[in-house]
Parts: sequence; C-alpha cells; structure tokens
Amino acid sequence: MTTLVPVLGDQLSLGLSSLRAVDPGDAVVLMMEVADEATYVRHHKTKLAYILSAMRHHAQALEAAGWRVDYLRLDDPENSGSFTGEVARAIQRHDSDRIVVTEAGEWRVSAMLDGWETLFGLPVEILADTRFVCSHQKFDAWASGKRELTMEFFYREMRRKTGLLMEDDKPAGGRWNFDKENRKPAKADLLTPRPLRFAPDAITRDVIALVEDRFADHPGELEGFDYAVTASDAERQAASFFANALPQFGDYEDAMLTGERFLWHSILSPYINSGLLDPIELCWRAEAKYRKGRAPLNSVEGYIRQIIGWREYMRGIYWREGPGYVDRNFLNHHRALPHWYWTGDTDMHCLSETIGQTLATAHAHHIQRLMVTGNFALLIGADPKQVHLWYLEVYLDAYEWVELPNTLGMSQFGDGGLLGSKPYVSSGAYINRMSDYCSTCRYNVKERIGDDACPFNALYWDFLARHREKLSGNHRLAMPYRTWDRQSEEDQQATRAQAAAFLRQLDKECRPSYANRG
Ligand code: FAD
Ligand code: DLZ
Ligand code: SF4
Repeated sequence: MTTLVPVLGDQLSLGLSSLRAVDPGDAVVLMMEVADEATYVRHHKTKLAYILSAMRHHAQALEAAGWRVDYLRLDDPENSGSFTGEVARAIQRHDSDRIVVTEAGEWRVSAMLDGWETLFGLPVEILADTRFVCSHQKFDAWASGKRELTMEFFYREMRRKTGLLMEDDKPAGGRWNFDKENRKPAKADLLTPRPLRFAPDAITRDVIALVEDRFADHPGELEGFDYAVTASDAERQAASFFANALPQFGDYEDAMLTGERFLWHSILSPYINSGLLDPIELCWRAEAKYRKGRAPLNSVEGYIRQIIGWREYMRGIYWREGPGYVDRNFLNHHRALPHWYWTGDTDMHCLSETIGQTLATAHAHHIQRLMVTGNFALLIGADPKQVHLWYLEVYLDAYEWVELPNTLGMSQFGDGGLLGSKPYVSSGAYINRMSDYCSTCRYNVKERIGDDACPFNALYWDFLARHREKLSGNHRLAMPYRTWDRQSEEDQQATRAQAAAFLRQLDKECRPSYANRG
C-alpha cells in the first residue's frame, strides 16, 4: 500500500504542504504531463516548454531529495490526457490506499480534486497551499462585512502579519506606501540591467521539439527561449535582480521603453507562480537590502507591496468571488479582440511593441499589460472574458487565480469596481508621458481628430461618454467628466464620430473564430 501524492505543474516546490505531510518511505509522488492542461487554452509555446521542462527538472530534484517519483510524459502512448485519468491509473500501478494533495490553484482543477474521493473510493486529503501568507479563511475574515475591499488596507494587514518593513507596530519610514515616488519615466540607457539568460539544456531542447511538433498552432515563438527551468537557476536570476535592479525598481516601475522588455523589473513571476521561488523569502531578502542601506525604501516597499499586497489580494478575490467571477461584464462589453492581438501587426506603436514582445517572450511588464493592451481592449469595449483568455494564453506567469482578477477585475472593470476604484483607461497622453513609444509612431499623440490622430484619444472620451450612466457617479472620474462637459457639442460630436469610424474599421479586423470563444 502506498500514499499517492500528485504534484501539479504549478506546485514545483520541495517544501510543498503535501510533501511535508507524508512519509517519503511509503509515498509515491505522481507528476503528470497531460493534454488537457496544455490545451484548455492555447498556451503560448514558451509557456508550454517552460512548464514541461521545469516539471521534468523538478522530478529530478525530488528524486535527488529521496522521493520516489512516477513521472508521466505527454508522449507516453498510454497517457489518458487528464489528471483524473492518470491518478486512476497510478492508484492501480502503486496499489495506493490514500491520496494527499496540495489544493489546486484554480476552480477548474479544484473541482476535479474534490471529486476524487467519491470517484476512487479512497480518502483524499486536500491540504492548504502554505506558499501564501493569507489563507482563504483569513482573507474571507478580512473581507467580510466590508463595503469596499481596498487593497491598501489588506496590504497593511499583511505587513503587520509578516512583520515586513515594520518598526514595532509602525511602518518603516513612517509611511505604508511610497507609490507616488514610483512614477518616473525612463530614458534609453546602456546601463539598464539585463536579466540572466539560460541556454536550453538537453531536457529543454527535447520539450521545445515536442511543443513545436504537437502545439504548432499555439501562439508565440520558441526561438531564443532563455528562461530558467530549475530552482537553482531561478535563484541566480533572483540574486541578479537584487544586486542590479532592485535599487531602481521603484523609480521606474511604471516606465516603458521601446526594445526594453525588462527595465528594472524582476521577471521572477513565472518562477514564483510555478513554485521554483518562495515569494516571502524574496520579500525578506528585499527588506535586508533596505536595512543594509543597499536599496532605497521606495523600491523595497514597492516590491514587497506587489507580492504580499497585490499578489495575495488577487488570490483572495479569486477564491472569494467564486467560479462565476469569470462571467462578470459590468460594462456589457462584447467586441471581439482584433486579430492582431495574435500577431502584433498594427501601426499603433505602443501596441505592436507590447504584443510583439509578448509573442516573442511570453512576458510584458505590468504597465504594458495594464495601460497598453488592457487599456486599448477596455476602450474599444472588448468582451472581458475574451480579454481574460488572451492574457491566460500568452503570458508565462499566467494561472487563472492571479491572471483573472488582474485582467477581468483590475484591467477591464468587469466586476464594476470591486477591485479597482475606477477603470484603468487613459488617452495617448499617459502612454506618451511614461514611454518613448509615441515618438516613433505613425500617429500623432497630440491630435484627437483626423487620419493621423492617436486612436487612444478619441476612444478615451468616447468611452467616458458611452458609459456616463454607469460611471459619472464615480468621484475619481469627476474631473474628466467636467473636462468633457466643457467641450462644445460640435467638438464632442466630432470626437465621437472619430471613435465610431475607428471602431467600424476595427471590426473588420476581428478574427471571426475568436469572436465567440470561451
Ligand atoms: P515585478 O514588476 O518585478 O513585480 C514583483 C512581483 O510582484 C512579481 O514578480 C509578481 O509576483 C508580483 N506582482 C506584481 N504585480 C502584481 C499583480 N498585479 N498581481 C499579482 N502579482 C503581482 N501577474 C502574474 O503573476 N500572473 C498573471 O497572469 C498576471 N496577469 C496580469 C494581467 C493584467 C491585465 C495585469 C495588468 C497584470 C497582470 N499580472 C500578472 C501582474 C503583473 O503584470 C506581473 O506580476 C508582473 O508583470 C510580473 O513581472 P515581474 O516578475 O518582472 O514583476
Ligand atoms: C499550465 C500547465 C500545463 C500547460 N501543463 C501541465 C501539465 O502537463 N501537467 C501539470 O501538472 N500541470 C500543467 N500545467 C499547470 C496546471 O494547469 C496547474 O497546475 C493547474 O492550473 C493548477 O490548478
Ligand atoms: Fe500609442 Fe497613440 Fe502613442 Fe501611437 S501615438 S504609440 S497609438 S499612444
């Protein structure tokens, strides 16, 4: 008799709760490459290669640590294609009398795990994922009875709970949040730090060939794959970030530059989300840099806020709102995304740059996701569920629990403001202020009307006018509505006609097969 311990593709941590709960002497760790997970959305090819390679390397790490591992490959002729099918076969193979598993990261897989006890007639112990600071129960206790779930207050709780950047019961530096100092535009500079590059080893080369062969129709490119796929290489990347980029992280957190996909960001989210790096340990290391005077407080506080604030908060919202969250569509948006979200082939430079980089590397940083692709999708009235599926598909760090609230909630206002106090929309002026994209764009960011006018400009005002009934009561939008109301009726009509003409043209660019997906 054995205890079966299924370890999923985003559970690649040696300290996983399920592993801690069993005796390695009578346990079999089951790792499964399955077609269902590779195809429930058309994951970017880089994402598939990353996960499969990281899983194969993790199996080796588990064996080296003394675990007995049963590893099922995607190209195994007996592979049933699903977690449940493979667990069923493994129970027979190993004569298992119980299953111990760490809870899944998303509703879809969680429902599968919940069904196993009845299906297999065995005890199934589903353990909490202790890689997060805040349990589901703690988040619910914090949220219950509150009219607004403001991230900033949740974040303060997490600071108090962890003790990060605390001096007794006070925040280090006398303030909780230094975000106002973190909005500087950047200039192209040869000294911008470069993340490490990891040449594919034999295991990665094998999975790249497998992905090219089986998932040729998935978006993205694999050429130049250089992500870490082991915990030790991910750790080298983290060390490089702390040494070279963290000090400037805060200042340039919102900046965007042509050809610069990293700037001073960490590019660690794929490793954190799949389990190769421990997020809380990273926060302690960031704090140590501050305490030793090697990184300023605005950078360190900003970094820690992203992890114990935003990341934990997104997870809390995802589980609290339930599986129905994905269908929320407060603004009643139904436009399909233009086909060039899958090619980058548009003459709007900010979008071609962000999408092109995304297809090449499966990564874009936060402001590119929020204020370029997300902003545009929201302004044109794209279906939030389709937008969500696009983000889930194309980003290396995308797992539904973190991607969905970021996309549908924060970026598309699909939940009507549960997560963000106003929609993240802007005209071209914001993009121009925070990037150098506009200087080489075919459009003129200063113009609203005419063939050369930046499309974001008319779309922005049209968005506000179109949604006046739902949004004008929002006090954070009072100023833009006042500005709009001061314009002459003639100007308003010209702006709305410009937006309508743009949207008509855009609809011709939608790929019909995408219009009704999901
Ligand atoms: P850094 O800028 O170096 O930030 C440090 C860390 O903070 C990140 O590694 C990440 O773990 C965490 N973090 C920062 N912002 C957020 C956030 N809003 N939510 C959760 N964690 C955050 N992040 C994902 O991990 N997966 C996603 O699928 C995802 N989808 C997004 C979709 C949209 C529309 C938007 C606007 C943001 C999304 N984010 C997502 C958040 C953010 O863009 C990425 O975490 C970040 O770009 C990762 O790059 P980095 O590691 O260099 O981050
Ligand atoms: C994303 C993904 C992919 C593409 N493939 C696999 C896989 O073959 N096997 C696996 O265990 N996990 C994979 N994953 C990650 C899972 O989708 C992820 O662990 C679940 O979404 C957790 O709920
Ligand atoms: Fe984007 Fe407009 Fe700037 Fe062009 S001008 S890069 S479309 S914001």
